[in-house]
Amino acid sequence: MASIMSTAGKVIKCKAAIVWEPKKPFSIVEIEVAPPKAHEVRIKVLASGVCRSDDHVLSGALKVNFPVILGHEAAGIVESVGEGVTCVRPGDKVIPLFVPQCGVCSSCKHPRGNLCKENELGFTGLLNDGTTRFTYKGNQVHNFANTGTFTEYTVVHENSVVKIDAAAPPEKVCLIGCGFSTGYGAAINSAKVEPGSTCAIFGLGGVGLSAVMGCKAAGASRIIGVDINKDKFPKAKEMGATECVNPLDFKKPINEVLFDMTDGEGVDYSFEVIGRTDTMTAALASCHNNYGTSVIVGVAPSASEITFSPALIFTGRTWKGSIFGGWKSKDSVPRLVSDFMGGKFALDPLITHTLPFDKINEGFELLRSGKSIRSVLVF
Ligand code: PAD
Ligand code: ZN
Ligand code: ZN
Repeated sequence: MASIMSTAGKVIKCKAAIVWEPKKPFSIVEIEVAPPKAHEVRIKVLASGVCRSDDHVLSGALKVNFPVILGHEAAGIVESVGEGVTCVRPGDKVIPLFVPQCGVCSSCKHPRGNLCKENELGFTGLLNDGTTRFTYKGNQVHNFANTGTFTEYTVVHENSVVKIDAAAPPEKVCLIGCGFSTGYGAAINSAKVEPGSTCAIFGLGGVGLSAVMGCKAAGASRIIGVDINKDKFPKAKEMGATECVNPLDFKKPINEVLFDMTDGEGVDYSFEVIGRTDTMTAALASCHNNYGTSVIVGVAPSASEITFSPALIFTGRTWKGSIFGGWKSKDSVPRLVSDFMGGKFALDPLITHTLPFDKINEGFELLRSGKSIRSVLVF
């Protein structure tokens, strides 16, 4: 507690992983983190997962402002709070929310909405006042996705953080900050998978496997995993996939393969959890032409477009997408943490590697090589 008291109101010097431009590795440097302004919260990050969305920035597919501190799937402890913050206190265990919940915008107020208007700030890399609390040698560094958690300390807006169970293990529940909730919610909230249905999940990474878990929890009787990396199949089956197929094993398009596997009907629900436009269309074409629903979860490259035959949806298919699994973040994250603590779902099978923060570049290498599901960086 003494150290918490002693840093409040002061600039903190700490280690952070900065990305200067696309296609360059992270450099771990000492940055300065200013105290939180009014309605902001400074967090000591304890654990942060490696998600493909961060890698989309590194590869240049997802355009953001540089230099930037990435990371958006974390858990930590509140170090200090700015004026007017009442939702959390120093010492609280928290999860930063890359989709904020302001509570007053139209999406926050709508029962079906979850994409708070403040979410747009995440792409600018700035906090609500148009600046960040991160500086390196006097120059401002951007804060990715309202969170920026690849740093020992970060500052977020109070709408982008929520208190969780103090007993929750940070190196596990950090996944509730993105990957788990996104995939699981895509099945439960966005598709509303029904008992007895047939589902196909394209992409069996951390988010796709969480969609598999969601389909299973919803009572799907067939869950077909689709991936070009067959090494992902054993884990997918362990987590609920009833079959797995590799599109590279077939001459015909994967949507035709899925029709063959379902007596020419197509699946009830399909999920694209890769981030490619060709697989988005293939996933749509894989579901039943009348009552099938396809959910886009993968983040496609900025400015990419899809051309498709209107006949694909004219017959009745539903094509939709969801960010953060459709969950209203502040309302849902503490409940998901409680559900995890109560044994309602497991996170351990998703975590293949736990690495010290210094090994962040190794964590991303493991993702790119297809060897990891989730790597969690611990501080
Ligand atoms: P990941 O890289 O761990 O998993 C992607 C999987 O797709 C891997 O297993 C690949 O082998 C597989 N794959 C790649 N190409 C193909 C292909 N052509 N056909 C079949 N399979 C293929 O990523 P992840 O699970 O961390 O994230 C998946 C996507 O979801 C990614 O685009 C990420 O940016 C996005 C995402 N969206 C949200 C959201 O809120 N919508 C949140 C988090 C992540
Ligand atoms: Zn993510
Ligand atoms: Zn809002």
